[in-house]
Amino acid sequence: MNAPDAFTLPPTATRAAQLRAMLLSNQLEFLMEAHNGISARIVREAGFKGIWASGLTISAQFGVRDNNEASWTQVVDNLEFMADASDLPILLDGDTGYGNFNNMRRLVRKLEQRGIAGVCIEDKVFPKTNSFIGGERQPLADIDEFCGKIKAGKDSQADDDFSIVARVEALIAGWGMEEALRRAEAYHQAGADAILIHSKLKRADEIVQFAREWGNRCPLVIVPTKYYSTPTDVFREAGISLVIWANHLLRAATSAMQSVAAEIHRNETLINVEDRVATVDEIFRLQDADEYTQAEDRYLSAANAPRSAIVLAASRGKNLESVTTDRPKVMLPVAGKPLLRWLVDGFKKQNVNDITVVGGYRADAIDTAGITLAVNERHAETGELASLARVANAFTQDTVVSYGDLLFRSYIVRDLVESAADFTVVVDSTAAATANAANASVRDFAYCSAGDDRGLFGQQVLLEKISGDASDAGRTPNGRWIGLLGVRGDEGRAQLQRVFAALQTRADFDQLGMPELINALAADGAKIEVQYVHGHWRGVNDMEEFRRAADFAHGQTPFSGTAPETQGD
Ligand code: SPV
Ligand code: MG
Repeated sequence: MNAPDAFTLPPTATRAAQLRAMLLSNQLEFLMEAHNGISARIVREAGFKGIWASGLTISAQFGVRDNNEASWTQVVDNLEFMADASDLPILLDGDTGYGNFNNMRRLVRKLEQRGIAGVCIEDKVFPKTNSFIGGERQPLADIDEFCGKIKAGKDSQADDDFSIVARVEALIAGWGMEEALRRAEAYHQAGADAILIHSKLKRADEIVQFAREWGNRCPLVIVPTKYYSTPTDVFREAGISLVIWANHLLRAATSAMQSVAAEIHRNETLINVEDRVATVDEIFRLQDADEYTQAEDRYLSAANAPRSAIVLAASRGKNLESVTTDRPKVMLPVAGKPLLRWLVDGFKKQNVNDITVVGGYRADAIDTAGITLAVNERHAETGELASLARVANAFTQDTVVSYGDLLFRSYIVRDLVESAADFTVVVDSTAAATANAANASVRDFAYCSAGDDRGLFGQQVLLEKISGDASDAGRTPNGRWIGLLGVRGDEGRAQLQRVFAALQTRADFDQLGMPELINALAADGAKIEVQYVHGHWRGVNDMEEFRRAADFAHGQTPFSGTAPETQGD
């Protein structure tokens, strides 16, 4: 017998070649049962070199009997999921071949098309019954008819390495050793690549005797479900090629499901089972969910790419103490709904769906519908960057960072997320925005490479710095940053993460705000594109702005019946 070791295979060996090498190798090899995609993956991760696609367990996971109640095409469809989920060679338990020689021919062609490495057929009569249910009463196939089926299968395979294993049921059906050997020899002569000799005894005696008398004519395969207490070395010494652990994953899953279902039903709570079952993240891992995320980055057009927003909403609102005793500023009602809801709805309208709000003061009062809440516990002593640091996955995708007290016309966020620049800031160029009001509570004056030409020259304008000083170095600001920063693309996100990490090492990090981050980016050489607007937004920084916000908000409501306040020029 030609006997290459599996490790002599080239890494590119097909699955059929891998199974063949297992059958022919000098060492004892093992197949582990799987019955669907996830179990096939688990078998691979456990370190097995091949899979037994068991008729019993595939039927069972469909909830039907091992009597060919599932059609052969349903089995083949199931195999497709298994072959997709695991790159291991799969040997199908093909029962009787699902019919006569002709059904066998078609089966082999379909299995090869789905990347299955081989099929095992048993010498019983379609529709079969599991060997452990009244095996003695089961009729065996006519030897010649079964040999014809083997030949038909071998003649149909396109790949020489595809294996056909012939399973001898003579011992199961009580026909004795002589008949078992006679049948095995006939199947071997008909072209079977290996013989599966099945036994339902508690001891391996008849298997060992068969192997001795067989004398290595072709590889032997066994299924020690009933004689499970036999030491594996006995199989080695008997010269067995391949051991099939035939049903243990389905049985393990069944015990676990029965116990968990009963526990949850009894106690009407998940508390006792959570730590005993696989995490949802583990399921995602087995499904290769990360690959999907990476593929999204590669294949989804920018317009469809997932977009996220981080809303900084930790503060109580300095000049709003009288209305924020029981809630943070972002939960103040404006024209019938909280400020935060206007903001979240505005983002969602532009497909910015992954929204993280960093709360602080009275974070417990924040409505978390449609958002993820992070909390800056030290909000009273820290600034905006300390809040930003609370967002675990900040800047892992394209993101808009926003102040929490903004109302804006929807085109502002639309244009911001559509900007192709690594960084984009929204700057209001109206005269009111740049007025040097001594009592203005927010003084994010923007100094830019050029003033707002209102689209006349289509020039690209870059931000130079944001300053609290309305005549920084004697200059007049070009506008006011409204509190929206867009970050886009791998390079932009990487630069932002780097600059942010550097700021975190500063002793005064806790006091830093968004303008310091933007200025640090500019100092790092980042090109920060300016998106000029002319009004069309509101901040809520004091009682007066709070009162006026309602008029602005009404103007965002379709057919509200209220003439919108003049919101821009
Ligand atoms: C199977 O796994 O479906 C088998 C092996 O055919 S046995 O159940 O032992 O017959
Ligand atoms: Mg079976």
